[in-house]
Amino acid sequence: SPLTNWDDLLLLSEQLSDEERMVSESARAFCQENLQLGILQANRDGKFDRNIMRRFGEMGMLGATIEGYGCPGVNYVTYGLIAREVERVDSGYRSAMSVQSSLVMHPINAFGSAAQKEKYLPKLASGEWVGCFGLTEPDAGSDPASMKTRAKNVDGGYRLSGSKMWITNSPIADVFVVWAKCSDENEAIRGFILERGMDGLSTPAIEGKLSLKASVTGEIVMDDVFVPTENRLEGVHGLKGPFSCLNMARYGISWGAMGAAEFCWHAARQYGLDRHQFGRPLAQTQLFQTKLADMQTEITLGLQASLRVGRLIDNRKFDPAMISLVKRNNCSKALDIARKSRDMHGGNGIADEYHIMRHMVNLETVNTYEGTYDVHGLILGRAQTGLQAFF
Ligand code: TGC
Ligand code: FAD
Repeated sequence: SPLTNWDDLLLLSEQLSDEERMVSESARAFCQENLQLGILQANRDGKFDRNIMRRFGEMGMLGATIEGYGCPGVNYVTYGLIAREVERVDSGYRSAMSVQSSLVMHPINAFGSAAQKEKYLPKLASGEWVGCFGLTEPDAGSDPASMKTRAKNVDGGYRLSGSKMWITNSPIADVFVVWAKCSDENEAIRGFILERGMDGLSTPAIEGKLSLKASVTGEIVMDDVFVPTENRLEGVHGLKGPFSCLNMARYGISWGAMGAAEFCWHAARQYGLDRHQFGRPLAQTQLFQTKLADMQTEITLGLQASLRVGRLIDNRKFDPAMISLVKRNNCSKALDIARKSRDMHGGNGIADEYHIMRHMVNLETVNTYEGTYDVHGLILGRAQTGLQAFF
């Protein structure tokens, strides 16, 4: 009979505190009981049910690391464990959770004024408001420093013009954290909080995605949108503003991708035990077993690495290069595992009822957004040589 801890060979769960384990277990139960059942249809229809944000809010899963404003103030290890459980169901749902938490609530909490925190954080924490993060543009993806969006200083505030592309949740968002170059500050990049209903702001949806279908993605088009000075994020200047949000989101993704990979691994193992060919279970063949061993190895090591980075973040001893290492490696390994699992399911592997191919195509996006595999390779290359190879 199999080891009882075949799915946790290095005893990760023993390295967690009681509270971390408890939150992880309740997040798993919540996701399996509430999200897993509906994901098949949501993905077929290409629909994101906004009520999911309220459910996340009720569970304390939005802005979970923030103290106060209705947020539970858990540590970054716990945040990672939550991301793992949400992405075990679907990368799109983890996207919704991590954009709201790390890319919208985190900058408001870290760089916003007291009034901004009071106004936005409680409603974002409850899921009553949905937020989105606008950095990428049609001509500025891996190289956000080349953004064209401008904030022109006018009486009482700014006028923003430009367009953001590939923005998770923009078509349903109430609150927009947008990054723009300021005309009055030597083109320094600053963050602004925009709200639905501002004149000149529109958010067309992007149609035809074959990945992350249960997440809504769109543009943010700004045609001379007036934004009062009080909606500017005061606490940060330059690209380190958006990048410090990305650090936290990328770290969460490193856990999330492993959650999706675990789903694909467990499903392949079970499929191999249940299905017989040539008079024996598929799982009793050497090729099948070494594939399972590869999955077990990469997932076990990947989770340990994310746990280590989480502890370093919690002890304020992290460097962004550590996050590039786990984001890059875990996403690419997860994609590889999903592709292998798809193959091991044979023809059934292409049917959405088995969930593997959905994870597989989702992970194509996860490997690309928040810094592509190669861009994180260049960040790691620069960090070890001191030489910039982006251009
Ligand atoms: P570079 O010269 O490296 O840095 C400019 C300034 O930023 C600071 N900095 C950081 N600060 C904090 N954390 C980090 N990770 C930082 N990285 C850089 C840096 O110290 C410097 O500060 P200062 O004060 O000296 O000015 O800038 P670069 O233009 O050479 O950057 C190159 C590169 C490739 C590293 C960077 O542009 C990059 O990471 N590109 C990838 C873009 C990306 O990740 N976009 C993500 C968009 S959001 C998204 O995808 C959301 S998906 C969400 C979901 O649905 O889950
Ligand atoms: P490009 O930068 O054009 O890259 C294309 C290819 O070139 C990649 O393989 C890349 O690795 C490679 N490349 C780029 N530069 C170099 C180089 N110097 N050397 C070698 N190779 C290089 N953005 C947001 O701001 N907010 C969001 O909420 C958001 N959500 C997203 C949701 C989805 C579903 C998707 C698909 C994207 C989302 N993004 C979001 C955008 C995402 O961050 C970008 O797609 C990503 O950063 C890559 O940029 P790009 O698509 O312009 O590709």
